[in-house]
Formats: sequence, structure tokens, C-alpha cells
Amino acid sequence: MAAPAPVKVYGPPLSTAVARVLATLLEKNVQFQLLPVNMAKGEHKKPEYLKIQPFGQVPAFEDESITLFESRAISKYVCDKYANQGNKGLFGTNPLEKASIDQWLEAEGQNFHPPSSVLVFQLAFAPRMKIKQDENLIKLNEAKLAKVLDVYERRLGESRYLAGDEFTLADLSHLPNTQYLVNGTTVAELFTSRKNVERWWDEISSRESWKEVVEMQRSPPSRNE
Ligand SMILES: N[C@@H](CCC(=O)N[C@@H](CS)C(=O)NCC(=O)O)C(=O)O
Repeated sequence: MAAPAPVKVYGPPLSTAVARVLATLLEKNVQFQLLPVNMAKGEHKKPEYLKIQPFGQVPAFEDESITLFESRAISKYVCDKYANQGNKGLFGTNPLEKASIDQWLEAEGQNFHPPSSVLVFQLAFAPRMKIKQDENLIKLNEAKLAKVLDVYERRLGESRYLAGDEFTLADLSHLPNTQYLVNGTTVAELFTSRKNVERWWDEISSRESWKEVVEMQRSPPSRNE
């Protein structure tokens, strides 16, 4: 039987949402093709692209005849469709495991992402883009993120990973924003000063899948250009 065609991911690996999908595909050992979207030139707002991502954001995703957007939804789809390959427990193997993973995925999306994404923009992207940083916004979101991480610190004192004893999509989903924040920003200490969070970060960021994504962010491999 012929190998299935690679799935397609549109967008740059430097985007946190694209990086989330790439990490999932690598964990699941799914062949993919990364297609460039030149955001500086506004390609993500062009009518052709809006057909697959109506909000004009990255990533967009194609598998056979279906197109999807929203990185967390794409990641869950990849886990379910490719359930029998790669990391088989990434999105759980029974309703209870899935519910626990989904709960922490929601916590990532609803509690962790809002303050952490503001900080990623302000501390990592604004300087590169020569945009003035907003000190008040940084302080406000640092305080919000600290409260979220207090909850994580307690949880990670009870279990090795967020949803239990195994690395899952819930942990993976935190990798892209945290990577930017722990590397050379003033809020790295929010993570490193909490011993369970720091231990968790060291473990999840050492996964081969994530190291490969970070490598792609440094220099996109030609096979994916
Ligand atoms: N909730 C969406 C967020 C996507 C998103 O915010 N993408 C950013 C890059 S990380 C983007 O496309 N920004 C450009 C824009 O909004 O115009 C997801 O997880 O896929």
C-alpha cells in the first residue's frame, strides 16, 4: 500500500501556534510538508489563504480533502487520526484520560495563554520588530502569569506531568510560549523559581520532538521550505 500523502502545515515555525502543530506531528511521527506564508508581505490576509484560514492567521492545515485551523484543534485531530502511530498516549487512550488532558489543554488556552502570549509579544517580538514595549502591560501580565504558575506548581507537586504520569498534549501545548519566555527574557524566573514548574519545563523541553521544532525555528530545514 502506498504511503499516505504528507499533511500540509502553512506558516512559519517561529509562530507559537505553528510550533504547537509541528511538535504534535513530530511526536506522532506524521509526515508533513511545511509551506511558507510570508506574513511580512501580508500573504495570510490574501483571499486565497482566507479560504483555508478565514481569520487570516497561521497555521492552516490540510490533510487529504479536509482543511483545519486553530492549532489545538489541529493537534487533537492529528492525535485521533493517527492514534496508532508515534506517541500513542499523547491525547489519551480512554475517555477519562482524554478528559483530563482536555481539562489542562483548556487551562493552557484560557489561563496560561492570555498572559503568556502578551509577554511573548512584548518581551520577545517587540524588541525584534523595534516596537516600544508597554511596561504596564508587562507588569500586569507578569502578575497574572505568576498566579497561573502557582496553580501549576501545586499540580506538578502531585503529578509528574499536568494530566498525570505521562507527557501529553496538555504539556506540549505550553512549549511554544514558554520557550520564548525562559530564553533571555526578564520573566524567565517565573518558571525557574518554582521548583516543580522548573523540573517540568526541563523534562518537556528536552523531548526530541521539541528540540527539532527549536532547530526549525533557528534555521528552517530545506525539506520544509
Ligand atoms: N488560536 C489560534 C491563534 C493563531 C494566531 O494567533 N496566530 C498568529 C501567529 S502565532 C497570527 O497568525 N498572527 C497574525 C495575525 O493575527 O494577523 C491558533 O491557536 O491557531
